[in-house]
Amino acid sequence: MNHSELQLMVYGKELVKTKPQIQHPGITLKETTYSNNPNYLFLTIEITPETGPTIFQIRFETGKRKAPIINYELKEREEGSSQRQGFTASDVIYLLMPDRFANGDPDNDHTKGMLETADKTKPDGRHGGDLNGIIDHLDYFNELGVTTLWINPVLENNMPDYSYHGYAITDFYKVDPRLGSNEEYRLLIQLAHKRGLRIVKDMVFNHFGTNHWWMNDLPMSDWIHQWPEFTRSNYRSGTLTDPYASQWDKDLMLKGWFDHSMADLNQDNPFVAEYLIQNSIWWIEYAGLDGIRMDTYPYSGKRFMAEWMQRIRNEYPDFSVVGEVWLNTAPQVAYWMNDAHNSDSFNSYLDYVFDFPLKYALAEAFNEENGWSSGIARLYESLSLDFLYPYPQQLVVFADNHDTDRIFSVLKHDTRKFKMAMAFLMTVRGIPQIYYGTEILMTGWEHQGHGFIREDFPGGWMHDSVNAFTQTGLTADQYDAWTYMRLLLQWRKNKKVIHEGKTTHYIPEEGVYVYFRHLDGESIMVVLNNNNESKTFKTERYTENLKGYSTGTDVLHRTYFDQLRIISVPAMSARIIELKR
Ligand SMILES: [Ca+2]
Ligand SMILES: [Ca+2]
Repeated sequence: MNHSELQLMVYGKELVKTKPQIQHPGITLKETTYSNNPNYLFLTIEITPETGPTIFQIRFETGKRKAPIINYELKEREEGSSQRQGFTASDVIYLLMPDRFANGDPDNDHTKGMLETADKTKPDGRHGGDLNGIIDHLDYFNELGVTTLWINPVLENNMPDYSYHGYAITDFYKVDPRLGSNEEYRLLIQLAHKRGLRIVKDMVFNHFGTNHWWMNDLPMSDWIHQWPEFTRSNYRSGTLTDPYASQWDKDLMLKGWFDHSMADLNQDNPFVAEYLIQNSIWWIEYAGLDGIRMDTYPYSGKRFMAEWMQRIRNEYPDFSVVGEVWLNTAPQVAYWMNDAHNSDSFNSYLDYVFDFPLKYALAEAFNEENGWSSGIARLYESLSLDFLYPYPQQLVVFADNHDTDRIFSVLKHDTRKFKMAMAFLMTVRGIPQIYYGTEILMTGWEHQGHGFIREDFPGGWMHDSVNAFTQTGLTADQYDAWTYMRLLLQWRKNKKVIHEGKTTHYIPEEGVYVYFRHLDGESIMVVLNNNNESKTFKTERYTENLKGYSTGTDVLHRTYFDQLRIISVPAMSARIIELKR
């Protein structure tokens, strides 16, 4: 690795009474740190660049004749791993929750030593989905046309209940046995790569499950943020950019616990920081990851997260990280993007952020009356704030995720609105992310409980009466939505003009929003008609984008336009017109 140091956390009774020694060519024990807990030592080891794969010994001298010994293996770095290519705007991300997607191995539903077993009747229980279920259906993603999978956390969550979501990690180095094993996770990624799919790992650094063995014997007293009694975060990540925020509010935001079952890590402790940094690098290298989605990004603190990003870049310059910076306004989100023009000169080095403001605009745009800044104008206004982002094409755009209302519910079960929303997502700048089940119009409101927005994907379980993987038993609307999504996704795959093109948009008029994506003499005209009646309009005002083009084809309706002077668009629908000279 480019970073030549390695931190080892060593745990054992009364280790404080030992003196660790390493005698091995190329490997030096640079520093031994004694914790305020006598059972832990932290060793900082320096490895020279010439050192190849090897096993070295750490002797824990006690003054007695027989010292305990640990053999530690340094493995070979995988060839070319530093050139690992992350996702880009040419990708579409498909988010899935492994417990809820497909049960490929019913035998692991009940695993010895794990506190919670599967019970499909409980909305907040485990349902038995696993990594094998994903492996079994890799073809499905190719067929649908998505290119990248963001898989919700897969690490061990050995909690008594409500553990299926994966955000209460109890072992940072081990895949939950109810989902599979480390080896299966690695295999999943290898098989995905063979099909041209990238894998994004969902990581959580802010907190971990209180059943982690650390909690019985904390490595250091300040390993986590401790409070006299349970203290919840105020969840106001906006305090970190607020020039007037009180220290009280900022402290509560950063140091308060996310929930009773989730202890808050203290990343200001350099040993915690190093533990987390090494853990990510280990997973990237071991599993062959293409990207990371980092949960609750701001909650771990600006300084640490920026350091983490730099360390990842140092080993994997083209790797992708998208941060969950869940804030409602563009200025707040933009602050966290790499190279942002921040008045405090802070640089996050974070390449990708989720476009939460656009998600909120999408939820309103098709449900409201069209006005100066309401209805379809919300999309226009949201995009007009892109001057705040150094790299707007690096925003991950989405309509819903595992924490939000499902988009089809938000759009009041109106397939016309749904199609407009998806046409917009697939043609706007950025990297689209869709949530599993969106393609078959799955519904659910967050206020019903998280279990209702994370229902089982039909066909993933034996005896399911509907199988969405083969489109068997879908309703007519679901099948229509599925074929529509496939059309859009397959079309987008090779459209460089969408991946890299510039955007020009026009102020919406009478509820019709028109924008162009254009690149090197190629141009796509997108028309969204957010009215309950069809619209026919003259195209004079779009001349600067239409100049040189005389005909076009609507890829959604396979409609040919033999002229571009007057265009009509049906009620509540989108046109994606490829312009021809
Ligand atoms: Ca299973
Ligand atoms: Ca925190």
